[in-house]
Order: sequence, then C-alpha cells, then structure tokens
Amino acid sequence: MTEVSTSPMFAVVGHPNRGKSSVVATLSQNDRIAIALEPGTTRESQYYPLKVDDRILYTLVDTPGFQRPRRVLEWLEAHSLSASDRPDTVAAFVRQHRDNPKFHDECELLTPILDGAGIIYVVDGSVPYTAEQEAEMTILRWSGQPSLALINRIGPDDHTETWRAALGQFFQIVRSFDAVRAPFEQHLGLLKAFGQLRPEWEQPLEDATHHLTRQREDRQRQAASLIASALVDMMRHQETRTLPPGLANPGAESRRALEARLREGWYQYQREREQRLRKDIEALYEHHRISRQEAELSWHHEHDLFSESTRQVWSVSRGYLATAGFGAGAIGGVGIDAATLGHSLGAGALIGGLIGAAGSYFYGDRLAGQALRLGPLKPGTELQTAAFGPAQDLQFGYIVLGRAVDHWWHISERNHAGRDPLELPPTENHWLEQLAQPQRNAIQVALNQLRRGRDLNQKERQHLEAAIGSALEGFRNWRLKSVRV
Ligand SMILES: Nc1nc2c(ncn2[C@@H]2O[C@H](COP(=O)(O)OP(=O)(O)OP(=O)(O)O)[C@@H](O)[C@H]2O)c(=O)[nH]1
Ligand SMILES: [Mg+2]
Repeated sequence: MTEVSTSPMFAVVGHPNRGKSSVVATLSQNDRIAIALEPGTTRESQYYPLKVDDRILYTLVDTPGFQRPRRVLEWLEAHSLSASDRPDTVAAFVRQHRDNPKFHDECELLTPILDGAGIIYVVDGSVPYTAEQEAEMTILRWSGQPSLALINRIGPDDHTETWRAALGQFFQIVRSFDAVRAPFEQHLGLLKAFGQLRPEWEQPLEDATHHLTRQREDRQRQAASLIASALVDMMRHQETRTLPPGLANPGAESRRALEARLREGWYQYQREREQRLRKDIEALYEHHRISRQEAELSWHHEHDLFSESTRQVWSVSRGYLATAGFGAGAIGGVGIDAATLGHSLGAGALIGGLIGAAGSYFYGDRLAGQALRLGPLKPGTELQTAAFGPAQDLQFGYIVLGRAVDHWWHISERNHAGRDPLELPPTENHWLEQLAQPQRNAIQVALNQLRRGRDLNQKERQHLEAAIGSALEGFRNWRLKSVRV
C-alpha cells in the first residue's frame, strides 16, 4: 500500500459507458477488466496498479460513471461559501452521502480523487457535446485536483472539435486516445502527458515509459525464443509406436493402417504444439481471455495448419528457398522438394479425399516426408518401433514460422481493451524479404538440421532465435507499411 501512495495514481472518470474501463484496461495492460455495451458495468471503484518487475509504475482507478451530476452540483453550490472552500465542500458531500444509495456512484468516483488521484475525464468523441456534461466537469474542477481530458471515439461519427473547445475550458490538457486501437507509442505519449499534471509525477512517468519500452523489447525477445522452441519441436517431431511381439513386421495392409494412425497422431501433435505456442505468446503479453475466430476443434478448416490455403499463404517461393541457405544440405533439401512436388500433389489430393471433410490437405504427407519407417527388432525382444516424422519439407518450417510471426504481431499490437475475437486473416509472404541474407541463412540452416531429426546446439539455437527476432521486427515494419498504404 505504501508503494501505491508514492507512485502516481489516476482516477478515470466520466459519463456512464464512455470507455472509462477500456482506457484503464489498455493502460494497465489488464484484459480481465469488465467492459460492456451496457451503461453501468462498473459499479465500484477498482484500483489497477501497473507493475513491471514488481515495481508499481502507476495506478489507474476504474470508477462508475456519474449518475446525478446536476443534483450533486446543486448541493455543492448550496454548501459552498467561497471558491477557496470548494475542495472541502466536495469532501463534505462524500462524507455526508457515503451511505446514500442515490449517490453511491458519485461517492465511489470522487473518493480516489479526494485521496489525491489525478483526474482523467473520458468522453466519447463520436457523440455530440451537450451542456449536460458541464455539471460533471464543474464538480471535477471543484475537487481542485489536476486533470486531463481524453476524447475516446467509440462510434464512427466525429465531434472531436466541439469537444475539444468545450473541454479546453475545464481541463489543463486535452488529448484524443482510442482505447481499443491506439498503438503502443501513443500509450507512451499519453503517459508523458500524465506526467505534466503535477511536477512530482514527471519523473515517475518518465521512468514508467522507460520501463514499458524495455518490457516490450524483452517480450519480443522472449517471443522469438518461444517461437524457436516450437519450431524445433514441430520440425523434429516423430510419432512413434512400439509394436508388440506378433505385430512386428506387419503386412502391407496393417502397415497402411498403422501409417494412417501415426500420421493422424503427427498432425494432432503439430496442431496442439502450435496452439500451445499461441497460448504462451498470449500469456507473455498478458492476454488471458482471447477468444478465437479460428475453429480450434474442427481441424478441417481453411485456417488449419495443414490446409491448402495455409500452404499458399505461408510457404515461401522456390526462388527464396534456393537463395536462403548456402550449405550443401540446404540445396539438398530443395532437391528433394522439387523431385517430390509433382508426385505429392497427387498423393495429397488422394489423402484429402480419404480424410473427407474439407478435403484440402495438400502437404501433410510430403511434410512428414515419407511413409512409415520400421526400426529393427530390438535385440533380445520381439519389439519393433514404427515411426512417422520428422517433417522433411522445409516449407513446413516456413509455414509454422509465418503463422507464428503473424499471430505474434496481432497479439503484440492488441490493446487490453480489445474484446473482439482474434482474427488472423490471410496475408502474404513478402515479409520474409525484409530479412537480410545472414538471417535467411540461419533459419534455413536450422530447418535443414531439424528436418533430419537433429537438435540444434547452443550456438545454432542462438542464431535461430536472433534470426526470428529480426523476422518479428521485419514483419512489424512490413505490416505497418502495408496498413498505411
Ligand atoms: N471502437 C471502440 N469501442 C470502444 C472504445 N472504448 C470503449 N468502447 C466500447 O464502448 C463500450 C463501453 O466501454 P466501457 O469501457 O465498458 O465503458 P465505461 O465508461 O467503463 O462504462 P460503465 O462502466 O458502464 O460506465 C464497450 O462496448 C466498449 O467495447 C474505443 O476506443 N473504441
Ligand atoms: Mg466501466
């Protein structure tokens, strides 16, 4: 508690349903805060400290909206003798009405302000300004606390300019801020503005922007490492079964059945591993409640890891493959890829037909690369191991990587006020062209190694992580550019 009182605190206040909780959620990086279409969602004041490395950088207080501002103002005017006693009059109002249900919301929202919190007054710039809100603004001014107004546009209309003119008469600082869409840089800009409200807050908020910037860089590095781990696991994965005595050296028919079973298991593993990566990335960015547009349980879906449309979106061109790596192994990989292409198109279509449903499998068999492999009988026993995997096609690595980087981008750009389901619309693979040759090589060399079932040594792993880190950076720049066009 003592720490809370030494770091800056801001009460986010305003009319009901204007995006107060959304502002709090985004700036405190907390997606558990209730945000809803109905007015009156927030009924009690709640304190949300933003912590980095166990240090509270600042605290935001989410509050209920004003319900009876005119009545409150009437009371204040009737009980104030001069301008100098206004803050005391506001305090007297809260003392006297604390247990009055009629003014419950006003008492809740004024309490943190009387305790010294700065005021962040949130309005919706998509609805017209009305004089009705003057009572709210006047009450806030009477509290004597430093204040800033935020114009948060919820709907499509734009009344920002009238709002600006009105708010400018009541608040020291007026800013526009879209709680759902504002990019990270704007969060930092807003914190700087908060720091201008009181001289003693300037340094703590300067520190806060510094910490948040560092945290974002750390998260990006950790994301690269999580993605590298998933890539290693997925490329190397082998689905195996030990065949008990009597089933060793199966005939052609049971061999096919065994192969189909192992292949399904291999698909399943890959999908689950990818989901685990996604959850890990979301947790890294403190997104705990994301619902997905993708149908997770019905795999036969165009967004499925193994669908034809996925392959089209995320696989890299033959030219890219040919130039990405210089090692002999890399070229070998391309060779295999080219040689099997014609054949596996046919096989892929066939498997798609067998599996039914979307029938869109194309590359699953080619990825896992090969038919079932049966090991030798274990000496002294009748046991034999059957294996499926690891992935033979380098494209699988690029597809996994592309999907992971895309998902990361959506998560890292997502504000904690966002409540829409996560959609991952198709994109193109031009992003890889952002990568410099050494990073392309590092990825290609790693994939080639993994394709053979070999693990990476520490140095190779570091190279891969660094290259994925650059891929994240490149992808972000590419997305920013393509969004702006
Ligand atoms: N598009 C968009 N929608 C927003 C934004 N801010 C809030 N909303 C939506 O507006 C509605 C109200 O948002 P809340 O943050 O719950 O508003 P509030 O002021 O806390 O509401 P109460 O607690 O009921 O007073 C929700 O449906 C939000 O998703 C925004 O910046 N952009
Ligand atoms: Mg609310």
